[in-house]
Amino acid sequence: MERTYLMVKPDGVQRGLIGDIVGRLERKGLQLVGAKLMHVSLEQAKKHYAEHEGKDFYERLLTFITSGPVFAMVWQGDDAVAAARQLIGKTNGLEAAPGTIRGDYAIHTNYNLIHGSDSHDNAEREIGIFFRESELTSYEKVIQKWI
Ligand code: RTP
Ligand code: MG
Repeated sequence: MERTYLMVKPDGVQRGLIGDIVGRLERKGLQLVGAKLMHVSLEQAKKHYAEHEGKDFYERLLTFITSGPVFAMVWQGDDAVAAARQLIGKTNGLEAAPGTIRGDYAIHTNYNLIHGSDSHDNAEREIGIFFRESELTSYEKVIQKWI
């Protein structure tokens, strides 16, 4: 069992895609264990995107992710990091395969709707930036044995 940090970005919230995105993740068989609508502070944004510091799109990324509310989520399941990345699709909406979230709804790299952790270690790091452990729920899902 693995956890991953997913976040509907400000464009996805503005476009009313929270419900669609949550539905896709649920139908894949992942389990939602925490979620909240929130504004990302500049401090959180800098921590979250530390790996991109110095790149030409870094400042734009900070401005974008702090520009409006995001829907922050923690999902868990077997290989949750890889499973979520598969559903999300490639970074550039034009390269993402149809059937993925970005492939179906995004055209650009900067407005690409959703963030998903890219490794187990980054998932745990990112969960720590946005959630307290007490905000996460642990419960047994009866259907889990069928997935
Ligand atoms: P994410 O972190 O948001 O899940 O996306 P990702 O792993 O597919 O992409 P990553 O390389 O981690 O980049 C983080 C976000 O930065 C923006 N970006 N812009 N060349 C560019 O203009 C560029 N490259 C990346 C995207 O919004 C990307 O999701
Ligand atoms: Mg990334």
